[in-house]
Amino acid sequence: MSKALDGIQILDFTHVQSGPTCTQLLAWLGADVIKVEKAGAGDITREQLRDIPDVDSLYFTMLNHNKRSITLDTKSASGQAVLEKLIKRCDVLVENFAPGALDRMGFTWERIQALNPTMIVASIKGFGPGPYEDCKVYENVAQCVGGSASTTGFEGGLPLVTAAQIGDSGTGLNLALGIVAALYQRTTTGRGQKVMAAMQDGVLNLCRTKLRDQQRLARDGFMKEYPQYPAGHFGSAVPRAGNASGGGQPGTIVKCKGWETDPNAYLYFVAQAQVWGAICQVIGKAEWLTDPNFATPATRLPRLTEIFSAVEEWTKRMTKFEAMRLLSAHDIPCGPILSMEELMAEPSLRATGTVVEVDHPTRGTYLTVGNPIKMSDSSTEVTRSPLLGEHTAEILAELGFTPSEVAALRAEKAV
Ligand code: CAO
Repeated sequence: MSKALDGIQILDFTHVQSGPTCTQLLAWLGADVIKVEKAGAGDITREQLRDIPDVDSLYFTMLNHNKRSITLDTKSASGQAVLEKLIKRCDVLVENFAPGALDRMGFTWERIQALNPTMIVASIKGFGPGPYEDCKVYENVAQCVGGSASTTGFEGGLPLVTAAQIGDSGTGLNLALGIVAALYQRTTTGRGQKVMAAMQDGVLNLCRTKLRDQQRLARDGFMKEYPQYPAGHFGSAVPRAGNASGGGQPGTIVKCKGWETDPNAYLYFVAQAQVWGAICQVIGKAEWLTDPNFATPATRLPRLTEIFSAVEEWTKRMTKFEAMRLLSAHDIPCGPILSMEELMAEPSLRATGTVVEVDHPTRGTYLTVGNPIKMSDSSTEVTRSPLLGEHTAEILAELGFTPSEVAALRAEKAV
């Protein structure tokens, strides 16, 4: 089977998480991704959070599948000569260096354009143009400056960062989409272009419902689906809403059997208006069906605490899976809190390639998350991440370097 991005070559200057997420996705879609790493050092994540001495960490392997690795000192003259050849040959350069690093390396947009006018140069930075554009940014910083931390957590508690890597992996996804769109536009313009995804923008985009709420709050002074309503206090900024649903259907997390000892014996329950009758029947509150206080979504909003307490009294009698089965039978939306341990063991995720077992020459087998995008005409086979510089000789040969030229580059530590 062919792949969607067959024939596309990516010059991958990414490191850590945000950029590698993007290029891994492009590799899964069929692009030939050439990861350029500092000679002798490599992507810093190779050695971060190692669980086996001297073996590439899971942090690295799980973000760099299906890529090739070349080592290159891009600050030496001969390394730059190799880089020039790579720029002339590749379709896309992707980077997430600190602001200005590519320019300091000598590879400005103008120089890259002169070398290859069709090249797409795609970058992730912490911030877009503005007061913070020169700042370095990591995941949790992005969550804090993008509105996520301020709106996550419980009233009276600290702002919270989320486990989902919305700043890094989220921005990587945005960049991948921008690259694919630029490749498509190039088919008509024949030109490359710059593609930029800022982590602050990416997080704010994912927090769009909170900007919605900020404007509702400014107009009304309160929001009825928030736990602060009706008795609590609303300030001038959107408060932290705990586990309240961010959408038009109220929801929360309720306890299930075993919650006293199992930190994941919980279920997310949505009191969807369309199935309100079924909810009342299932949880044994048939009297609410005729009670005007519970008749409409609007009359229920001030009574959400009472409603969710009744739901919890019912869910506490069964496991989260039993509750899910019984509620789903009535089309009541809900979801058990699944731990990583449970997700690792879930057969359906293995069957779809969402969780994949990979073999690695120095690590042995490990699990990873495969391509979350499934296409009927471009399948994904997840292959292991490259060892540092594993493909240096192969790529240099493709660029036309003779074995003796390669030996000379190695001798002067340019590769
Ligand atoms: N050969 C020679 N030098 C190389 C090289 C190579 N193959 N690859 C990189 N370098 C150099 C760079 O040119 C840069 O040199 P200068 O500082 O002299 O210009 C240097 O290595 C370090 O690059 P960096 O500043 O990007 O790395 P850092 O570890 O200091 O910062 C990070 C890391 C992530 C904070 C920063 O890259 C950043 O802010 N990136 C943008 C935002 C982003 O993607 N953040 C998410 C990271 S994942 O949480």
